[in-house]
Formats: sequence, C-alpha cells, structure tokens
Amino acid sequence: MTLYQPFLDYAIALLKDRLQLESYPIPEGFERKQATVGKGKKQEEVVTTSYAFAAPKIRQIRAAHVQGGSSLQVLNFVIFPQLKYDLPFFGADLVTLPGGHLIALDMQPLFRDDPAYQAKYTEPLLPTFKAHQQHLPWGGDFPEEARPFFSPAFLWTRPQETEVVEDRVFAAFCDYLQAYLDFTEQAQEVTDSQYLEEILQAQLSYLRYRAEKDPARGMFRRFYGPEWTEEYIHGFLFDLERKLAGVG
Ligand code: DBV
Repeated sequence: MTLYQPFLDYAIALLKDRLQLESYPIPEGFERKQATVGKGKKQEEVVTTSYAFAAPKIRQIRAAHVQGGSSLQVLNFVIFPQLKYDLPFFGADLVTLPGGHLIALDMQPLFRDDPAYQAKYTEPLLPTFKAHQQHLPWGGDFPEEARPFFSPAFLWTRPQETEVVEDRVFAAFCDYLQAYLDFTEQAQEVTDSQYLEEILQAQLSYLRYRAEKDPARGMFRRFYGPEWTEEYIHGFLFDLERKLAGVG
C-alpha cells in the first residue's frame, strides 16, 4: 500500500456514498501510464493512474496518482463544479519527493476577495482549518502569483515525518472533502446571467493558471515525454477549455 492510496480509497468511497457518481471519460492512453526511470540499481517503475467521475452539480472529479517508490508519490485530486454553481474547487496536491513531503489542501475560491463569497464558502471551514493547522504548520515560500487562487483556509505544509502525512494530513483531507460535499449538497443553481458569466470567467482563469503553471509538468515530461504530458494536462487534468470548444 503506497502513501496516498488510502486517501484515494477514502475519497472514492465517500463520493460514492454521498453523490450519484457517473463515469467521466478518460482519453485513451491516459488511464495508466508506466515508464522505467533511473539507471542500474536506482531503476524504478513510475506508474501514473487516472480516475474520473461526474455527478449532479459536479462537472468533473479527477485524480492523478503517481507511484514511483518510496521517494516519489503524488496524489493530485481536484473537483470542478458545474458552471451554473458558484461552488469553490476542491484541490488537493499531495506530493512526496526525495526532499520530503509537500501538502496543499484547499477549497479554492472563485472570488477570493468577495466578502459575501468568503462568508459563504470560507468562514464555515475556518474552525476545521484552525484545528488542523495546529499540527500542520505553514509550509513557507509559495508562488506569489498562485495566491489569488487559494482561500484563507489553505493548508500548506511540508511535514518531515511520513506519520504526519498518514495521520494528520489524512484527517484534514477527510474533513475538507466532507465539508466540500456539504457545500455541494446545499448549492443552488445560479440563474443571474451576470453572475453566471463571472463564474465562467473565474473557472477559466483558475484553469488556465493551473494548466500553464502545472508544477508536475517537468516531472511528467521527463518520465513520459512532452507530447503525452501536454495532452494529459490539456486533455484530461485541466480540460474545461477543450470541453467548451466541443473537442475531446
Ligand atoms: N501538481 C498539480 C498536478 C500534479 C502536481 C496536476 C499530477 O497541479 C504535482 C500532478 N505539485 C506536484 C509536484 C510538485 C508540486 C508542487 C510533482 C513538486 C514540483 C517540484 O518540486 O518539482 C500547489 N504544488 C506544488 C507547489 C505548490 C503546489 C504551491 C510548489 C511549487 C513551487 O514551489 O513552485 N496546487 C499547487 C498549485 C495550485 C494548486 C500551485 C494552484 C492553484 O492547486
């Protein structure tokens, strides 16, 4: 059992329990990708598996799970709501590299600086955030340009110990996902055309930022080549623009 498998198992079980999950297409060749990396005794198989679902109110739930031995494990898990809801994104970036663990967990807001939006989607999460933050101190340097996409309940931490990931990060992940599903349950369809347009623009700017700045791009290019990587990013991980254009 690799480090992030229990996170994935928990998430899928909870989603099945609380949502009417539907399948969501994964482009051919992206469900599972494998490469042998390194030389001699350091050789490792790096396997990337993808998961995707849709549900009422949810456009896409998708996960990328990278397994390459004890010093290379990644689970990137994002929920993209449908464009007629003002729900935030659920975003988890759980990364283990030779240098250690790097954890980003948040409900990423559509409108970071709107007090009404914050009151609706961030304030209810603050007690949960504070409870976990005590055990998961701020992870330090963080790209300034990414700031608009994170909420004040952003958990950003670099634990030294794997046990912290297994216990504290796991507990935070479960609580954030539960809270996200509570928000989803309560979400009402937006009908105001101006607000709908703002939602669309906010979704697009989030998506473009993530696709353009994907911190996994270098790693994927090294393992699987540039062509596979760009197709994976734009055709699966961050596919909204393709879907809106009606291709793929
Ligand atoms: N990150 C992704 C996807 C990944 C992934 C789709 C499938 O968005 C993995 C894989 N994240 C990943 C890897 C690293 C990071 C780092 C492999 C390590 C990169 C490296 O050190 O080589 C949050 N993830 C990071 C970092 C941040 C995040 C801030 C540190 C990057 C840096 O310091 O430049 N999650 C990330 C992020 C957003 C988010 C920037 C923006 C909205 O949701």
